[in-house]
Amino acid sequence: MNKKYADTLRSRMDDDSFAKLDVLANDALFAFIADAVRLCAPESIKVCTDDPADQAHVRQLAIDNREELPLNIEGHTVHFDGYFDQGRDKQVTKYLLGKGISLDKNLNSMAREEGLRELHTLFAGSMAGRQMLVLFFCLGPTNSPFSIPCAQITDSAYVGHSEYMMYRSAYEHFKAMDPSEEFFRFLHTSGRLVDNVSADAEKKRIYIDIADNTVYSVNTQYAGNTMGLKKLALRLAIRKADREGWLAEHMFVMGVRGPRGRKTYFTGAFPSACGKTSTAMLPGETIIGDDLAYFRVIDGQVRAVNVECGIFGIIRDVNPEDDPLIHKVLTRPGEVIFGNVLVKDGAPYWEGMGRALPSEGINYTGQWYDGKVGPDGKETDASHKNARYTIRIADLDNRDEKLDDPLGVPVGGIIYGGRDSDTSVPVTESFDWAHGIITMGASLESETTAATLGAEGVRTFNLMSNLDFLAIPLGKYIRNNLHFADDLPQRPRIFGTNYFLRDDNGRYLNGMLDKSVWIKWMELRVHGDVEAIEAPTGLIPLYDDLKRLFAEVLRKDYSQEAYVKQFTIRIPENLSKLHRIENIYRHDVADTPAILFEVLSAQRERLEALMKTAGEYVSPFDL
Ligand code: SPV
Ligand code: MN
Repeated sequence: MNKKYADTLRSRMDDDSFAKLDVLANDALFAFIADAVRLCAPESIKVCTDDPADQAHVRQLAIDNREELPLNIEGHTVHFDGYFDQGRDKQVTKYLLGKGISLDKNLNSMAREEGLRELHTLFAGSMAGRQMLVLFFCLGPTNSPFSIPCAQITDSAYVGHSEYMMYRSAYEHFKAMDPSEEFFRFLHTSGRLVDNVSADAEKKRIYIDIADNTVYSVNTQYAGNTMGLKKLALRLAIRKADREGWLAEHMFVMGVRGPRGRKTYFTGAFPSACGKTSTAMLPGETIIGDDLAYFRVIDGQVRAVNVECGIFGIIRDVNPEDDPLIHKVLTRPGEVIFGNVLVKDGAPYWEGMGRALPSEGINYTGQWYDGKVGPDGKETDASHKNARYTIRIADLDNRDEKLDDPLGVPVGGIIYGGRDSDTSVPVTESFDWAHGIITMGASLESETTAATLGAEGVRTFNLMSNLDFLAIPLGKYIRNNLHFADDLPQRPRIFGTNYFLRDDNGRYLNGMLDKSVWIKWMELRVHGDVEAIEAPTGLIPLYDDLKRLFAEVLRKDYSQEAYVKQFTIRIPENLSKLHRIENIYRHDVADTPAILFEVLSAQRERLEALMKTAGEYVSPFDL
């Protein structure tokens, strides 16, 4: 190791850690670590490899420093984030832009120099008295065309422990790779702690330095803000994908069983807390991933991998009836981290678990009791709405056998879905690729949820459910999607779903499990096994096919009345949506591709033509 790094690093590391680092012979990595050490001034540094002993060290450290508390069941721990640190914080998540570089105004950004200066102050001496962990992980499977190696530095053993569960460990990958290969860097500190939680919420910052493939995160612990490989890496990956001609998406990947032993892989984009994990976990199907997917064309096929190998999932409403497989992992011995649930006598409790909750215990507010008012004057919940669990997908009975396949899986269909109470029917297939990308992906809206800080229930534009993470201009991102796999004879089919449609009285028109039927219908459509009805907004199912599928899949009768209510084309609402979306692309996006307006106009013309002959609300039987 070059002396200028060695002098900084050797004094704070034992010989073992130093040797582990030294063999990597990677100056870019050494520079990243040495700079972080000079800035953060940790008491010691531990270099962590793929060795189970290092994983055990990190896990034990999280317990010793009380970032995680052991629960009754062996292997289970709970972690709490601060009161003002219960979700991704979009306000303080910004791209740092060097001189002459600009991004879309939809993307939160600031001048790079100013941001780096601010970070310098916030990170200075932040790890005094603590151990700095240096960890190596991979986005996607290791040794795969999809792999992106990552170095994570953190003073939070909880973050390190979570990442060991969520990502493939990649020290050996670093050892084998060419040191000139690009890798992503993440520097995190929890900052000043009071009762083991980040105390300076007003100084929380998550800054993405796109010039340097580096993300800085400070004064926060919530995993969506701190685990570098999750949403922070997604931003860097979207830029890398743009440079290299592939796609980085906020999507699940799952296998869906068809007739005669057939399996078809689907990916799906849903904004946070809109049914993404529950779709990926549908009974009888298989899961590859629930949150992040990379797509590449390999040997003439669109293929996808799960970027992760764990789930950081919303725990609310996980119960033995609705999520039996997750519930099983959460209630038997094995490695599980609970986040921001209620704990009483060493047992975790959460809303919708299928049992009454105690009226007091320990939660994200500290000692909690029913009716407790938080520091912002609001009444607090026993378990936070965005409370989470962290598990390994390998521990789930429905894991797909191709979970770690370096070549991923072939994609048969892509689904876009949002939380929409009044506009779209439950399932629609697009007329073609461009129609799907534009009217389903690029037009995705969703009513906001507790997964991000801020008001809930507000209809917001969220193209491909990826808006929070876009790091390139929106128009460019849409073009990349439109042209992805352009030259292939066959591309995946594209579908739109809506699980949240309501009637005039505000009642949901579908049960939680109806999505099992929609997915079977989509599977059949991918193979041309069922016909569809042409609506102005796309292709929708025939009643007879759904009736048969409801009986086969859910053992339920499906009435014509239910079908008509759910699949009535709501023309005024669809026209309003087109108007909202066009407005955004006309006024707020600088480089919208012309084809987007053409496809939306054609959709408007179809809707208006139908309205003239059939009225504002048109039954699927009248199409
Ligand atoms: C989401 O909110 O989309 C999540 C959880 O998947 S987070 O890690 O917060 O991004
Ligand atoms: Mn997500």
